[in-house]
Amino acid sequence: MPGIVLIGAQWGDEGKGKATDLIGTKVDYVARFNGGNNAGHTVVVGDETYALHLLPSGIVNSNVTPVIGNGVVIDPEVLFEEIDGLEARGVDCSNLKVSESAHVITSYHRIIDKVTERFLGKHKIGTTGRGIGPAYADKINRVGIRVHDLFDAEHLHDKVESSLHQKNQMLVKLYNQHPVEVDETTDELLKLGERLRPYVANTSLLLNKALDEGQTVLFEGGQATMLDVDHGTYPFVTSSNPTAGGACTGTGVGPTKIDRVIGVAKAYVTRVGEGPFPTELMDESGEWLRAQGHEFGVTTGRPRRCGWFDAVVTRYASQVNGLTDIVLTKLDVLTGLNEIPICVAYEVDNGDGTSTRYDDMPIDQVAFANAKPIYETMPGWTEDISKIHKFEDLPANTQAYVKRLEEISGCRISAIGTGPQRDHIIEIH
Ligand code: 2SA
Ligand code: GDP
Ligand code: MG
Repeated sequence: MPGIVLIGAQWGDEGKGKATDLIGTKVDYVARFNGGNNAGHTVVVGDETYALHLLPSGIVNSNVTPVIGNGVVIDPEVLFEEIDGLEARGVDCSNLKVSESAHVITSYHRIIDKVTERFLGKHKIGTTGRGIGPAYADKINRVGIRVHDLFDAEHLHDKVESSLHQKNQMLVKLYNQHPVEVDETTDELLKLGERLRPYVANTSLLLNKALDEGQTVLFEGGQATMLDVDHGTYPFVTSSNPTAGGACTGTGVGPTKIDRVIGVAKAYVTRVGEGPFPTELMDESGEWLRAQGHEFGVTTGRPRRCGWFDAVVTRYASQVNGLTDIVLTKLDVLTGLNEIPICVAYEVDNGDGTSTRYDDMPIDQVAFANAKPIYETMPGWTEDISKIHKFEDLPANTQAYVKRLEEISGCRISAIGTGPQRDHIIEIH
């Protein structure tokens, strides 16, 4: 099974860190292909908890070569902080490989992210403020700085100058901010480049060679399907492609090398930031899920919005990613509920006394924003499931809930998360 893609099937924080790490023990390379330090993966190994933002989850496993692909935007300062933090805890990061064509997040991207959100006011996206959107905007505008640009002072100065020309006009005239200094920014980037140099590699070549030799590569997505700039709830999305296709463009590996696409879905749904969320619970049930599931952002600490499982979203994720299987996480969090609603379709009021039922995702964002969930209800369970290792040993109601999710999501569930620890998992064969 050489090429495995692992992505979020909802709005993020599905527990991809844990799922990646679980499969990570059987793989040779773990490659990130999108996003940057807006991601937050929690990996629990024994008594140690690691909160990773930019580094691939596989970094905590000494048998794995971690790779940051060309599709990632890299804030070098954050990368070094993360490396220093891990090395201080005894995790060796010297094996890390960073793509020479990945784009760099600079101080001006962080500034622009924050001022844009402030000026958008009630129309804000609720970004993580890490400079992600502005760095990708520069990439698409062809004025971005790539990792290999950091090694030639004159060339870098030229690139920074051309990138800042228009931005400084905007910052000063429109946003009433100080201009960003070209010389100072170039010097900062050159210093960061020097430290980055030993990690830099032709990662597309490296991964393709590994796959050709029969080694296993896990392509790890940041964020999730519904935050995809093409397939998510635009404009309330991140600026990259967290869907499975992004694994190819974001690493330089062709689709014929991908054998399996795993979607990670929570047994309920959460979302951070602004944007529509049909099953969101604004009452005490939402508060209960947040408290039981410890639903707070790993990167920003923001409380996550919580809601019931949405099968329309999972079916859509299965479609746009071509999922081969689903890892269902945080099933234990639902323990103690009398009954559990599942959203099976949406109803949208047409405003003329009629309504339309949607079994598939409405692409029209106005319809999606007005979608009311149609629920069916399953009986809950009270037994502690965290120590159970076989599907057949789960309470009958828990088994029925999982089977129903599988049926309406249109995709096989291959593993279930039953608690935060690494061994809190049931694999289903
Ligand atoms: P950005 O910063 O431009 O990517 O923000 C755009 C939208 O994407 C959402 N987004 C996320 N949603 C869930 N989890 C994310 N990572 C962190 C985590 C979040 C945190 O793992 O907990 O700590 O707050 C993530 N990253 C981006 C974001 O909320 C915007 O809606
Ligand atoms: P990611 O962004 O998808 O990697 O997910 P995060 O790490 O941001 O958030 C998932 C959180 O859920 C982390 O705190 C994990 O330790 C935790 N977690 C993962 N799987 C399970 C599970 O099956 N049960 C419980 N209770 N917690 C889990
Ligand atoms: Mg996360």
